[in-house]
Amino acid sequence: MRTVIRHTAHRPPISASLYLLLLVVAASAVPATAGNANNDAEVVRMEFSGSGRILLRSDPTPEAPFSEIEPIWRRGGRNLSVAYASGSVPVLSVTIELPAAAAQQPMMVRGIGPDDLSFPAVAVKPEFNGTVATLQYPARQALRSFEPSMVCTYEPFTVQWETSTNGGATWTCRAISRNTVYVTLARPVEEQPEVGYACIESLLAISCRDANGATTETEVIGDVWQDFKDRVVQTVSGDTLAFYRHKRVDPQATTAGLLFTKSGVCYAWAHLLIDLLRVHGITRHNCYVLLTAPAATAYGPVDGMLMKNCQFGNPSGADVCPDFPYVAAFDPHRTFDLVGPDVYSRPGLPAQGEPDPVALFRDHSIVFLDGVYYDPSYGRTYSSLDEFYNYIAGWVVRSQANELAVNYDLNGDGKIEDRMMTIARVSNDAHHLALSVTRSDY
Ligand SMILES: [Ca+2]
Ligand SMILES: [Ca+2]
Repeated sequence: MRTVIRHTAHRPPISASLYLLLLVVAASAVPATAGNANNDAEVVRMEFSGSGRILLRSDPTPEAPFSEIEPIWRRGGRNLSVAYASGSVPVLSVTIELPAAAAQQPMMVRGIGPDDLSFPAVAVKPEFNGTVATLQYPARQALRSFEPSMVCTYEPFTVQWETSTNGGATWTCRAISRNTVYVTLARPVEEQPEVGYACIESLLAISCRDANGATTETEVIGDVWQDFKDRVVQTVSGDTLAFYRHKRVDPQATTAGLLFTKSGVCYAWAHLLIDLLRVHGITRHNCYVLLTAPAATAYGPVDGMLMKNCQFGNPSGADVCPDFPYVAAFDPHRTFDLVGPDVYSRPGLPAQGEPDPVALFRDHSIVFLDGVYYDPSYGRTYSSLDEFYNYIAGWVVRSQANELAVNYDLNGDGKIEDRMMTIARVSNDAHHLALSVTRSDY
């Protein structure tokens, strides 16, 4: 039985300064791409295959929402990312160039990979072209599989390519290849591009880095969630994703849209968490939970729940609307903020990538997994939905009011005029209205 090193979760004890030194050495010694390693040969092409390979797609762009990452690295190319399901066997074919003078017939080639994932010795006939000889290592399975039922991230997956000219008695390292390999807990749930779910590289990068070494679904869920708790979730390129970045109302409502614009609504955040698990084959019945405010009251259409924090003054509109007695104008410059006279929005609940996010919602999307409610937008969990009400400052219905009647400059133009404006009438009772709960699989 081989020893499994859980790469990040159980890092071996190592002093901080030594660890830093190792990081510096590793960073300076490892180029981002496959290539030679102070040797006379060079890897010029590699192709990853095998039945366990997962079709990986690059992060979305406007031109290419779901373009497949070809599992082929070519000379001069950037670091290639490939993905496999755990327990599967990677297959590699490689083309190596070396000086003709260093090649001879017969010649053998093998690859020494990480965790004994090595590629067997094969007799290869060099092809000569002037001063260059080419070795074509045919597609071969690794000598073992990726560890079954274990998430693993190889950044990079390093293979030392060796040759022998004496039938395998002695070997010489000729070149080194380095690529990123993500290994998922199990095969991903089938893609649904029509709703924005696919095996996008950032989903693999985020979840495989988070859950590196995890061996159960519970561990993967716990490790991925850990990433959300600090409200900094980053794409494969290191961009931090945000909940309504800069308080804009953002139309991005899917995982793909969130990864593309780096800004999304609660629906996108809920689906990001679900999708980070789906790429590992993890699903839960009725995991998607939508909390919806009532559409209207007798006093007018409901704008929704007002999230904390708000500062409440005196309820000047109690005579007109006793259930929603506080009157406030909407800030014309900042989305849905309230700017008095009775209610002022204040920085309250920090969300993903935004310390002071939009705080008025008709509905809210969260995720239910194994008895716990996960609120990805805020990086918080609730043991019951009742807890969610602790974060509601009040409820808002939209109404019309005359600036003169309320004696307040509702549109912030510096004048109090005989003019009707949309205002908020607010109740500061979190339980004044009840959210309806809809559960579905996705
Ligand atoms: Ca994080
Ligand atoms: Ca005015």
